[in-house]
Formats: sequence, C-alpha cells, structure tokens
Amino acid sequence: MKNEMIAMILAGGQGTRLGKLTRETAKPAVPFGGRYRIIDFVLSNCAHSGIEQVGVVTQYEPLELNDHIGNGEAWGLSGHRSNATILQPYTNSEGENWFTGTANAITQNIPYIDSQNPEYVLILSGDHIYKMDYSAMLDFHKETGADLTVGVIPVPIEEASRFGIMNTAEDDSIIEFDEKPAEPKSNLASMGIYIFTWDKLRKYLAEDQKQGKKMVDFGHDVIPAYLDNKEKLFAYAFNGYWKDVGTIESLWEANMEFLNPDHSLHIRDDEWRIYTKSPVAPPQFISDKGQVKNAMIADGCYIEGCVENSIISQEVKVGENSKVKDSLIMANATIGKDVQIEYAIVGEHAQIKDGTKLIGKKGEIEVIGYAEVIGGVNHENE
Ligand code: ADQ
Ligand code: ADP
Repeated sequence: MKNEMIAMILAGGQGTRLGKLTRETAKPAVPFGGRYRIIDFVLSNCAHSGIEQVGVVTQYEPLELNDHIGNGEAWGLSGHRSNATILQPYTNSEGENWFTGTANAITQNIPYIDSQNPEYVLILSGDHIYKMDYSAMLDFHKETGADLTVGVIPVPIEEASRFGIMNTAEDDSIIEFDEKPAEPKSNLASMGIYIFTWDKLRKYLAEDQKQGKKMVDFGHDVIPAYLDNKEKLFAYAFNGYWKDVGTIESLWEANMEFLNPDHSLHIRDDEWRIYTKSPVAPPQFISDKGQVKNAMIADGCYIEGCVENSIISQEVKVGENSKVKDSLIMANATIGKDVQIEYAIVGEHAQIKDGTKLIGKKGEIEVIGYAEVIGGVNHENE
C-alpha cells in the first residue's frame, strides 16, 4: 500500500548536555510539563497532521522510550491503518551497525521505509517542544516542487551557532547553508525538520559512495551535497513557539514558559491535545497547611508544604513546612519536611530529605538526578 508521507523521528541522540537527567535515559524520554515526555509533542503533531506511519529511530538507552511509546496507542497510532514502529540498530551479514549520525540512521532503515512505499519522508527530531501541522509543510513542498524542504525559524543571533544556518532567495529557495557555523551569516535556523522526496534521498543515501562522500549527518553532509548538486531546496517558515530543549537551562526555561497560562503553545486547546501515556494515579491532595500559587500540580500529588511558580509532576510528595519555588519536580520524587527548593530540576524518584536547602539561580539551575537521594540525617551520617 502507498503512503503519501511517513515520518521518521530521530530519537537516538545521547543528550549529554542534559547531564544527570539523561544518564540512563534518552533525551526524548525526559519528562516535561508535569505529565508529558519531550517526545509527546512530536508524536502528537504526527497524529494531528494525519500521518499514519511513524518510525521512531532509537539507539541510546532506549528502554524507557520503548516502554513509553509502546504500540503508539496513546497517540492514536495503533489502528490497522496506522502504526508507530520502534527502529533500533541491528546487525546484518555486513556486521556493525550503530547509527553514526542522523542520515546514517535513515540509511540503515531504508528497508523499513521501502516497506511503507512513501512518496515523501518527513524527518523529525524527538527533542523539540512545539505544535506544528506538517500537512501544511507538505503542501508547500509539493507547490514548490522541492526535493527537500527545511522547516526554519529565526533565532537570536547570539544563539545561531548552535543551529544549521541558511540564507534564502526571495522565492524561499535555500542558497546557502552552514551547519553550526562559528560565524553565522544570518539568524535563519534549521529546525531539524525535513521533508524529502524519497526517491531522491534514497539515491543519495544508498549510493553515497558514488557521491564521493559518506552521508553521515543531514546538516553536515546531505544538505551541502544537495546544494552542490543544484537540487531544489526550500525553506518553510514556521512562526509559532518552538524550543530545542537540549540543555538544562533551556529545559527549565521551557517548563517555566509552559506554566504560563497565556503560553503560545495553548495546551488547553482541545483541537490539538498533546497526548501521552501516563499511569493512573489518585487525585492530588492539598492538606490544610498546603499552599499552592501559580503552579501545575499533577495527579497523585500530596502537598503539605508551599508550592509557587512550579510544576509538580505525578505522585510527588511535598512535606510540611517545605517550600518549592521556580522549579520542576519530576514524577515520584519525595520532598521531606522543612526543605527549600528554588530554581531546580528534581529528577524522577529522587528523595530530598528533611531540612535540605537546594537553591539554584537563573543560569545555574540545580539538578538532582533520577532516584538520587539528597541531604537529611541519613546522608550526613554516612
Ligand atoms: P542537532 O540538534 O545538534 O542539530 P543532532 O544532535 O544530530 O542535531 O540530532 C538531531 C536528532 O537526531 C536528535 O533528536 C537526536 O536525538 C537524534 N539523533 C542524533 N544522532 C542519532 C543517531 N545516531 N541515531 C538516531 N537518532 C539520532 C540539528 C540540525 C541543525 C538544526 C538543529 C535544530 O543538524 O541543522 O539547526 O537540529 O535543533
Ligand atoms: P514506577 O512506575 O515504578 O514509578 P517508572 O515507570 O518510572 O517506575 O520506571 C520503571 C523502572 O524503570 C524503574 O523502577 C527504574 O528502574 C527504571 N527507570 C525509569 N526511569 C529511569 C531513568 N531515568 N533512569 C534509570 N532507570 C529508570
């Protein structure tokens, strides 16, 4: 059966800049916004854009990601027409097979893509927070007759060297592209969202040797090769909220923005729900001493202390006389009594013992890792 466009979500990057939070889990599986994981945004976008076949390419620490995505049911991707398929590195008769980069991860999954027989392949990153209708981008790709369409957004010039940066002509065709340039020539950044006409990309990937160059990475290899060969490249401008949450600071910031009820993501929009798989928990409980202000409190929480400007994820306990401010507390963390937390991210299942002070500041967010135990009597006695 022919699929007009399938999506491939690249979810295998290690995410070292998230430090302790990704030591044992892939970046797209990192919790976000009280009850989501980062990858929920892109999976929900696929569902809302009418994409029926989604391949999730994993590699680094995939267990939690696999467990979360399961058969894709939470995103409506498990019917008999639609499917989410987890694609992991495998060995074949030619040996080896870790994915060496984003393009290589697609090359190694050519058999899967061929089995879906698509005309276009949408390539996405698993670690961005945004809502986007990819079907509008596909219309643009077809109208321009492009071989490759790149989703683009302006970024602050001082951050431009973290991105693929391009220059475009008046008709939005891409005339110049530099992957993470030391001296950016513009602030028009690639969002790492690509629509490729599959026949052509397949030739580049399958016959990369003939091009005289290995196609390892989209930004470093494939886009420059397309430009050299005068293929048709267009930039598709996105003008909504989009955030690459690759660093602790950007993850904290994106969560704090998420907390704002006037956030341009409009998470209350029932036409574009962010779907997720999350466990069933009892209703949150706020005791007579508990105080909550400008906060998101998920199911199963038990709040006896004070919470302000913070996101408290599922089944978190905040003990008496404790204060949590400007922070993200991930699921199942336990915060004891007389604890003070400010400007922090506390990982899942962490335990913050009675009397602990954990005070970060903007630009220096405190991070407590998965199941880490901090402070308190037991800690001091060790
Ligand atoms: P980066 O985000 O730095 O730049 P990269 O680290 O290559 O790109 O990762 C892109 C996505 O692919 C991530 O979701 C990552 O998890 C995943 N990934 C990386 N290596 C992988 C592998 N070997 N196997 C499977 N998945 C893998 C890219 C573009 C820039 C653009 C930014 C926008 O290269 O041009 O500006 O995205 O964020
Ligand atoms: P539970 O449902 O028991 O709260 P989770 O669903 O969060 O647990 O995780 C199930 C198991 O997976 C945990 O007991 C833990 O061993 C492992 N696990 C989950 N998340 C991580 C992580 N970020 N790092 C390491 N191990 C994890």
